[in-house]
Amino acid sequence: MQIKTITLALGSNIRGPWGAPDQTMQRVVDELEGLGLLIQAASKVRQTAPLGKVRQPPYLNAVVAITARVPPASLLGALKRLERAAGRRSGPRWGPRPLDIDILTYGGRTNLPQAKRTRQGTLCLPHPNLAMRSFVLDPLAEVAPHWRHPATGLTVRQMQLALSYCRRPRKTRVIPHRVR
Ligand code: A4P
Ligand code: MG
Repeated sequence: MQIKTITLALGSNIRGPWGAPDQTMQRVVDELEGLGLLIQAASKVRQTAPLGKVRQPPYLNAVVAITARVPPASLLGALKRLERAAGRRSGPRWGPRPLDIDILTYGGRTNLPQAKRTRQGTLCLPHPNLAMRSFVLDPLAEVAPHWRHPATGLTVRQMQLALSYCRRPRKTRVIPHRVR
């Protein structure tokens, strides 16, 4: 199997066994390396207003680019195990969590199931909500500025612009350190 460049979105907004969200965000990068994934680039960490209906603390968000030789389904399984180790339990959709790891992009691979809501276990690539979230696009622009969405052909910068036309900016604070 070929080496693939993969981007992962990291998010945390409550304390878990790895500590407060900033400690969890640092620790997860070490854990990813422990899985044999090579970290190529990491964005700055941003504190972002929570999206969703549940009242919850602000999130810390970041994106890392990795290279690996692991099939997407095995990667998803390993990331779900990491989320659980960091204290993630099932709860309301878009509810608070010590750790969320989404696979944003996996090389140029596309797998967009037709169903609107993702069935547990079905991997969507690129991540279906990628283009609608500045807390994903802004850090993604730092680590993979030239990546193009395989379905729309838009670059990350173009998706950022499109989002800025149709959404009011949400409160975001860039924290002056990286996860790596
Ligand atoms: N799944 C399908 N495709 C993927 C993929 N590319 N990466 C499936 C990861 N998982 C994928 O995800 C539910 C199911 O989606 C998984 O079992 C997997 O098989 P989940 O991470 O368990 O649940 P979730 O995170 O609640 O769902 P989802 O739709 O991924 O939500 P998001 O997009 O992660 O949103 N506000 C701020 N400011 N910052 C945040 O990071 N995050 C969320 C959660 C809500 N509000 C937020 C933030
Ligand atoms: Mg998720």
